[in-house]
Amino acid sequence: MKNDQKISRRSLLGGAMAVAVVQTSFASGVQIGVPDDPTKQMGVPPGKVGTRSAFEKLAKAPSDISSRSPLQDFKGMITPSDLHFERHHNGVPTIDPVTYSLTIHGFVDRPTVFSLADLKRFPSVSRIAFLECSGNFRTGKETMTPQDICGLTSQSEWTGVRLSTLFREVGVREKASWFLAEGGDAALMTRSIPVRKGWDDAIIAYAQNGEAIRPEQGYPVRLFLPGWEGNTSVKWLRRIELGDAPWHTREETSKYTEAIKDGKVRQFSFDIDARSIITFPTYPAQIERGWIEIRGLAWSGRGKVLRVEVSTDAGKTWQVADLQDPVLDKAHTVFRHLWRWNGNETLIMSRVTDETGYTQPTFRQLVEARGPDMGGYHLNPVTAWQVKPDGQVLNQPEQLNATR
Ligand SMILES: Nc1nc2c(c(=O)[nH]1)N[C@H]1C(S)=C(S)[C@@H](COP(=O)(O)O)O[C@H]1N2
Ligand SMILES: [Mo]
Repeated sequence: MKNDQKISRRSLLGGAMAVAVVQTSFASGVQIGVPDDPTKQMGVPPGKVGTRSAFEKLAKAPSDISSRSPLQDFKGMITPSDLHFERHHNGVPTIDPVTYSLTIHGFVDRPTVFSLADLKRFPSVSRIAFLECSGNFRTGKETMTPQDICGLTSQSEWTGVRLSTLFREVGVREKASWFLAEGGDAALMTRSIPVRKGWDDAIIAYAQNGEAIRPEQGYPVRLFLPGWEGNTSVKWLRRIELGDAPWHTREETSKYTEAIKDGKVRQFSFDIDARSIITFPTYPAQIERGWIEIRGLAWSGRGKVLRVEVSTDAGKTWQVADLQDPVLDKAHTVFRHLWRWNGNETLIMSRVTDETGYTQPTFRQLVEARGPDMGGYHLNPVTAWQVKPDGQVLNQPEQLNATR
């Protein structure tokens, strides 16, 4: 169809009359009516809500329990809300915002039930930060996209009331050292959180990217814990109980604990370790020799991204990539690196160092540190992409990395 359009443009230059013929474009696999000359035909009037161009076929990759963000399609630091990853342990509940309430009780002076309207009366705060599931790693195939490998991370601007504001309101007692956050979904998700996180930067969030939080993200209210494993950001939040010890809930015992060395298992591993991934060029991109802008995302649950390095020679040498401002605390950060590809087969990869000085490990280093039975949580290895002489880009599965 591209050729047809070229021909009609050329004939227009040649002086032919422009007719408002509607062509059919099969770009992106859907049939879309396209006027021969959009300047000669009235366009579509404004609507109540905007729509994405029908030519753009952005999509999450859903399974029964999660759906993954198409990282390779993102052009900036914010995830469009309808492309935010989802992870539900028992589906998305429907909660009426009018009857919704959040109860805070336990080791407090004034146990209180807050309506949504009550929560919105408190001073509000907005913050751009990523969310990532601690189970965010898949490997094993060359034909994997960034979405397949680590699409369980997204970034939004979250708005709500600081949990510390509510802590003051209810009078959290000094002996309170942990709180339990409980969701109102069919999974009744519960997590124990150290109280210091509540005083520090926890948000009781009711908005996402300027509008009410989406049902999939916890409508009407979720807990949002910047930089911590996604599971602790309890959605559809209905209860917070203050206490002096963790509750050892299902989510802290059967799950969200991981093997470290010598038969030991660690629990309450809250921080998301720094990670980066190239998002272009990656599978299924096909590149041509010459200048290529290597692009990607980097983030850390422990602070700001300090540096991203890119290697275009299979890890022999590394160059410092450009970081796009703003580089925010606990936030996806866009990096870029110009590379002149000479047509030779190679491996390209990125690694991030965060402001604590921590550098993203290779898969092999992860195996060495945690042992071969390290399970599926908190895996953040350097991801490598093979560039073939014909320009085809393929993932390099991590277990190949490990045996190199
Ligand atoms: N109530 C409740 N909260 C929840 C979950 C859930 O199933 N129920 N899933 C958790 C997990 S495992 C993750 S990774 C994040 C996912 O948040 P998202 O779906 O908004 O991306 O929410 C967490 N909060
Ligand atoms: Mo998760």
